[in-house]
Amino acid sequence: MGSISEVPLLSEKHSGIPQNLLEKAKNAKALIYETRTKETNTRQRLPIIPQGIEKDIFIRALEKLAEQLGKDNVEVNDKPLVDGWYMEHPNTHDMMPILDDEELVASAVVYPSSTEEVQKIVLWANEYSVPIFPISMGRNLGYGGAAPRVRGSVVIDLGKRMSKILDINPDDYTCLVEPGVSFYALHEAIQAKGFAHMWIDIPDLGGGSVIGNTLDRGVGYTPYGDHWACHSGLEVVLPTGEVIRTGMGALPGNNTWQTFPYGFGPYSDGLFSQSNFGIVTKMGMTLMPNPGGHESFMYAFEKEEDLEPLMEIIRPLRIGNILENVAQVRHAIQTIAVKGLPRTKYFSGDGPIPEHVFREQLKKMPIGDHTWLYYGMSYGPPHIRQYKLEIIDKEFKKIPGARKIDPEILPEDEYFWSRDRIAAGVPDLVELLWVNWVPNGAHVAFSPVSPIRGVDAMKLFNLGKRRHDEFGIDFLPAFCVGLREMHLIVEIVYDKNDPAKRKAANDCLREMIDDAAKEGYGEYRTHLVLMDQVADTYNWNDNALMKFNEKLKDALDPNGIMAPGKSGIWPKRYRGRGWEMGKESGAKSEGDGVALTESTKF
Ligand code: EUG
Repeated sequence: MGSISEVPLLSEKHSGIPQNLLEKAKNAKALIYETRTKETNTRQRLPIIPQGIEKDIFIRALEKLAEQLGKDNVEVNDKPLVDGWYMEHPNTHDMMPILDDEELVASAVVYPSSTEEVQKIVLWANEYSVPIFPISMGRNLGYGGAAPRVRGSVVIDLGKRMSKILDINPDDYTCLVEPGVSFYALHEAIQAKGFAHMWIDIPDLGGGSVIGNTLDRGVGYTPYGDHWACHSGLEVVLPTGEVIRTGMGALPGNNTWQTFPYGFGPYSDGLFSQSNFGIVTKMGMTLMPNPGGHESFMYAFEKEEDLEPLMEIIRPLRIGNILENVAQVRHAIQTIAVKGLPRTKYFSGDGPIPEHVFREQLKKMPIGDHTWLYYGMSYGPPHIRQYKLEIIDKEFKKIPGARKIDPEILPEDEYFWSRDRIAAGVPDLVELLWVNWVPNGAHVAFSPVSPIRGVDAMKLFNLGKRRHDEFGIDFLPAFCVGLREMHLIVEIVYDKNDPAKRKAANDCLREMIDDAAKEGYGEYRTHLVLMDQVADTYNWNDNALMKFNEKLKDALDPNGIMAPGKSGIWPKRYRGRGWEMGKESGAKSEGDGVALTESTKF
């Protein structure tokens, strides 16, 4: 990590930030270090040797791998664990740990430069029965970052040396990328080529990997916000070392890999999303046509209960494409937290910040008092927008007290303008300012899905609120509204240096997951330590889905080397040994050993 006033640029590093965001990055970094009291972990229980292999054999195995990849591309994790910050993050551990730092931690990190080298690593892992954990860029923030699920796994950092944009096709509106291509990098490349007719879709922060985010089924905020639905074509290294191309990619000489996602026969792409069945080394992505104009709008709603009628109004408009983008409906505490200042600036007591306190703050802001803000975008030339915006206005104002906020009154640094850029495919670096809400701020998400319905929104809101109150945590909900469903994203922001706060976050999440499942709700994505519990809620028909996943795992990965435990899918050699984490497992991520494989029997 560089000095506190320096931030790496995209021109210097695949994970760097674009020049135009430099000031924002420096500011975000400074705010984080201002409240940091956590010291770098120097306990030196490192390196961690993964269970199932002797230390000296493991060290020799790494030397063998270094002979193949080059010494510089195999790094033993025996140095202090540096957290950095989210734009200069570690690839050895979760920089936002819920457990002890040294639970979800890599034994080593390796850097392949090609698909062939990824194959070599996979074959090596099979030879020595070493758990491997691929990351694209490791920015799975709120869900485990770069950390492996199994302690001592060898992390394969794909992004560092595989960060090429292999194609941008201005006729088909598609691209083909490697794992180290961030949304920032893709946006810059399209701009540099002068392709003003094409937009990309981006998440709240643009520093993440396009492949990583898409495989995890992340969301963005244009009409192309469902990233997984917008990809076309994968190249995958299987756990036994073979390489496949999915869809049209299987047909030699094709020119349709990025335009027709399905190809012929079973649609295999789903097997490689949120899974541990392969390592994606290339992915095609569709790009959006520039709509020829766009206009952000924002409505404020007064009361908590307004959420119910609002969702009933949104649903038909969204399905009917009058509301065109993945919008966010955000709670008022977030309006304040995203300013980036600590909560103590507003409230010095323990427990959740009282309503009258944040209401007082809101009254002082240009947006004024509210409970919910709807952030949306209308696309197309003015007369097209006007048609849609008039319908939206009429419908939203059916809710008493609903106000359209005039963007003219909002200062340049108002968060609204960040949402405006993001919904127009221009990456930004603002969203995570709310990690500064508490010292050593880290975050972890609770992310259930539901239809776009008032009753569901209220049930999930109340369920979350009740548990947050119980555990004394500020409640920061936001709804991301897709085409027929919405993701509720609740960010728990906690002091990662305080074991009691980490435990409260973990306990609160585990209660909410169970509460939600009892009501029929499931998470679309979750943190590494919660994956077993979430997977276990998808248990219809005597766990038939997990049995199917395990059958696939055993067939595709007989030695159980690839990302064991990811999405709750454990290879055979780990099963029945207490590796699953749940309410009872406390702060321990490891089970009791692994079974022998053919290669470890000697
Ligand atoms: C957001 C965050 C997520 C996610 C989807 C959207 C946006 C937050 C941390 O996870 O999965 C405002």
